[in-house]
This record gives sequence, C-alpha cells and structure tokens, in this order.
Amino acid sequence: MENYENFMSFGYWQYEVIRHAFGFTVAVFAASLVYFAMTVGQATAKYRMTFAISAVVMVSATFEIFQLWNMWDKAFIWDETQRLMVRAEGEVFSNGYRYANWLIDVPMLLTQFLIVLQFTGRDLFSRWWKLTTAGAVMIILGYIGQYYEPQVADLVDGSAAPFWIWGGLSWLVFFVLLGMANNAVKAGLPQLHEESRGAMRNAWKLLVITWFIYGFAYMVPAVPGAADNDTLVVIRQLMFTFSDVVSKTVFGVLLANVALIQSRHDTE
Ligand code: RET
Repeated sequence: MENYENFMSFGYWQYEVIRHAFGFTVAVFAASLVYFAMTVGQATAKYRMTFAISAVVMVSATFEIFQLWNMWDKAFIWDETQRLMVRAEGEVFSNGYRYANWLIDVPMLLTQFLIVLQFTGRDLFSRWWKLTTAGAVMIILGYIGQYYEPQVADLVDGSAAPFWIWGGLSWLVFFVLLGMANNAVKAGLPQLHEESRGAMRNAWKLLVITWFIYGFAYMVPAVPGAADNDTLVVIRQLMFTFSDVVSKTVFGVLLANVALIQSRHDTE
C-alpha cells in the first residue's frame, strides 16, 4: 500500500514547507560533500576512511532525497476550487526511498563510528559485522512494515497487525543495536585522546536522539486521528529532515573533528 501522505490534501503552506525541507536537505548534503572533500587532507592516513564514508553518505542521501523531492513535486497539484494541493491522478509519493537510503547509510555510519573509536583488526571486524547486520535488518523490517500505514491509520480496510509486527521487530533490533553500540563507546572512549572524547560523546548522544526520532516518525500514522490530520504529515517529514541532517552531517562533522584532533596528536 502507498504511504499515508498520498491520502491527504494539503494547504499551500503545508505542501511548500515539505517541498522546502527536501530542497534544504539536498543542499545541506551537497554542501557537506564539499566540506568533507576539502578537509580530508588535514587528517592522517589512518583517519581518511571516515571522510570517505561521509562522502558516500552524502552522495547517496543527496540522490535519495532529490528523488523524494521530485516525487513530492509531481504527486500533488493545485486545485483552484478547493484552494488545496490535491493528489495528481496517477502519481504516488513514496517514503520507501528513505529506507533505501538508510540501508546504505546506517551500515556506513556505524562503520565510521567504530573506526573513529579506534577499533582495528579482529575486534573491529567482530563488532562491525554484528552492528551493520543489526542495522540492515532493522531497516528492512521497518521497510516491510511501512507498507501497512494506510491500514494502521484506518484509511483502508485490512489488518494493521503487520505494521505492528514488522515495526515491533524493527524496534527490538534497534534496542539490541543500541546496546552493542553503547558497549563499543565504553570500550572505545579510553582509547581516544582526552581532547577528542567530548566530541565523541556528543556524537554518540546525537546518534541516540536522532535514531529514536526515525523510529517515532514510523509510528506517526498510528497516532489517533492521523487519517485526517494533514499537519501530522508535515511534522513527520520535518522529523525525518531534522534527523537526516543531524545524523548524517552534524554526526559526520563531529567524527571528522575527532579524527582531526587524533591526527594532530598522532603526529606530535
Ligand atoms: C524504523 C522502523 C521502526 C522502528 C525503528 C526504525 C529505525 C530507523 C532508524 C533509521 C536510521 C537512519 C539513519 C539514516 C542516516 O543517514 C526502521 C523506522 C527503530 C534508526 C541513521
């Protein structure tokens, strides 16, 4: 089933705020790509990987959000009699591209996290495969569940159980993932120079907060009254936008700072 956004008509401001949020996100990621490309030269060889990963995250996210922007543009048209943006015949908007993007970015961000925490060799590999597998499984489970949004919002007939089951399993894997990441932070922080620990701790806090917001955004169609609350659509897309910018760019910049501080100390 199509995402629940497709069942609504939007006031002009609602439609525009979402469109501008897409434009903003694409611009932030394209600009961030330039930042990571230009600062990589200041890091020592050991830390260059984190900049390369940020670049991968930026390129994939720029493409995926650009795709969302295009779909949003096409899926709704202005209706002069109602003075609303209504669904364009034959067009659909799909959040599925977000999940496609996360499937790349979640494993990438977790890899970056472990590398900057200084894990190497066997220890890195054993943490890496568990974390990235959990990340990918979490996204795939959520991807399946989001097809049942119209059922949970009561917009169509049919059981909402799959939304809760796939989503619930995804939440479960998310908590396992957080536990493993928390262990990695505990084991990794003492390996870092004192000066870079603050940025690393902040990166971890941002990760937890923003990743939770993705989970909450999944639940929005289940909010009572969601079926005829178009403002909730705006709120949900802004939740995604905020989390995207913070979990990719701000997180990447914090890790880049850790990498630059570590590089400086390694060469002293
Ligand atoms: C889903 C389904 C419902 C339960 C949970 C989810 C978590 C999603 C997360 C996404 C993170 C994405 C990131 C992208 C960055 O580039 C799949 C929505 C918990 C944590 C970090």
